[in-house]
Amino acid sequence: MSLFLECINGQPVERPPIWFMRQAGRYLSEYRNTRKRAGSFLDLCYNSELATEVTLQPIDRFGFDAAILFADILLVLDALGVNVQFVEGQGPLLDPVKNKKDIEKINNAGQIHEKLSPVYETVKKLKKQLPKDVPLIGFAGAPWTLATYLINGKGEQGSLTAKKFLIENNEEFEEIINILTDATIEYLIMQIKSGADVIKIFDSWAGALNADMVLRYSLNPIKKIVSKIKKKHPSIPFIVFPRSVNTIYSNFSNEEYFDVLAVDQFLDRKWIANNIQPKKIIQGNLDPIFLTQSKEVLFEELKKVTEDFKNYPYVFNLGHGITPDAKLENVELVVDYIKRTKF
Ligand code: 1CP
Repeated sequence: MSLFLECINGQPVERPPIWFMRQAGRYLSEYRNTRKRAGSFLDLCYNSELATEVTLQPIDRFGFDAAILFADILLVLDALGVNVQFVEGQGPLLDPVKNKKDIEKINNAGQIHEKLSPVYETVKKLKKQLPKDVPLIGFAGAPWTLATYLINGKGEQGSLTAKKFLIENNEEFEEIINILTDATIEYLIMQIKSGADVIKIFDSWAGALNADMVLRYSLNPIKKIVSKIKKKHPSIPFIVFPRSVNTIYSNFSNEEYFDVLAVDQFLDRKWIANNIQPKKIIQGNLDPIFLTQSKEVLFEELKKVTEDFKNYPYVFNLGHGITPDAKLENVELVVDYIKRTKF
C-alpha cells in the first residue's frame, strides 16, 4: 500500500502524505504548453491522452504522494446536456436551468456515460502509468456547488442567485439536487470501476449557505452519494471538502460514512486540532497565498501548520487550490519540508 492510502485508512505513518488541490494547473509551464496544444480547456478535459499527461506533470516534477484526475466538476453538467463553455479570462459560462421544462431536459442521469467516456479512459491510462505507490484520486462536485453554476449560469461570489432560488422555488431546487445527486453517483461509480483509488467531493460553495441549509443541501446529498457508493465499493476512501462552513465542520466530523475531512484556511487550526482531529482524519489547510511569498514567510507558516496538526493522522494540503502565481521553488520547499517531517 502507499503512504497516502495507509494514512487515510487510519494506519500509522511516519510523516504526513502531501498533495495539492489544483496541482496540475497554470502555475506549471508544462501545463500551459499542453493546454495550448489541446485548444480549449474542455478539449483538454476530454482528451484522455493529454489529460493523462497533465495529471502526471506535478507527480514527475515534485513527487507528490497522490495524483488527482485532471477533469473539472462541471463536466457532469455538460454530460447532462447543459451547454458549458470556459471563456478565457471569465471562467465557466452555462445555459442556466431554472424552470420545470429546463429541469426535465437534464433529468437523464443514466445517460451521461457516453459523453464522459474520455474521462474514464483517462483514469484507465493513469492507472497504467502512475508509479505503484502513487494512488489516483477521482472526484466530483457536490450537488449544491454544481447547482450554483447551473442555476446562475456562471460562478457568483456568495452564490446569491442559487440561494434565492432555493428559497423561492424550493420544489424545483430539490428536483435539481436530486438529479445532480443521481448523476454524481453514476459518474463516481464509473471512475471507481475504471480504477480510481480514492474519491474526493468538492463542495466549494457550501459556505454560502446558512447553517440549516448546509445540513440539508450540502451534507445530506453528500451523505446519500457516499453511502450509496460505499454499499457497492466499501473499501474506497472518500474525502469530503465542504469549503468555508465554519463551525459546521464539527457536524461533518460526526458523520461516519466518509474518511477524510478537507479543511479550508479560514478555520483556526487550534480549533480544528481540538474539535475535528480527534474524530476525523483531516486534510489541509495551508493558505495558498503563502506559496506566492518569500521562503522565510512560507517556512514560518509551514512550521505552524505541521506543529498544530502533529498529534493525529493528517494529510498535508492547501486550504484551497494553488494559484497561477505560486512560485515553483516554494512548492519544492513545501514538498521537501513535509517529506523530512517526522510525526
Ligand atoms: O485555464 C485553465 O487552464 C483552467 C483552470 C482550471 C483548472 C486547472 C479550471 C477551470 N479547472 C481546472 C481543473 C480542475 N478543476 C481540477 C483538476 C485537478 C487538480 O486539482 O489538479 C479539479 C479538481 C477542479 C475542480 C473544480 N472546478 C472546482 C472545485 C474545486 C475548487 O477549486 O473550489 C470548481 C469550483 C471548479 C469550477 C471551475 N473550473 C475552472 C474555473 C475557472 C472554475 C470556476 C471557479 C469559480 O467559479 O471561481
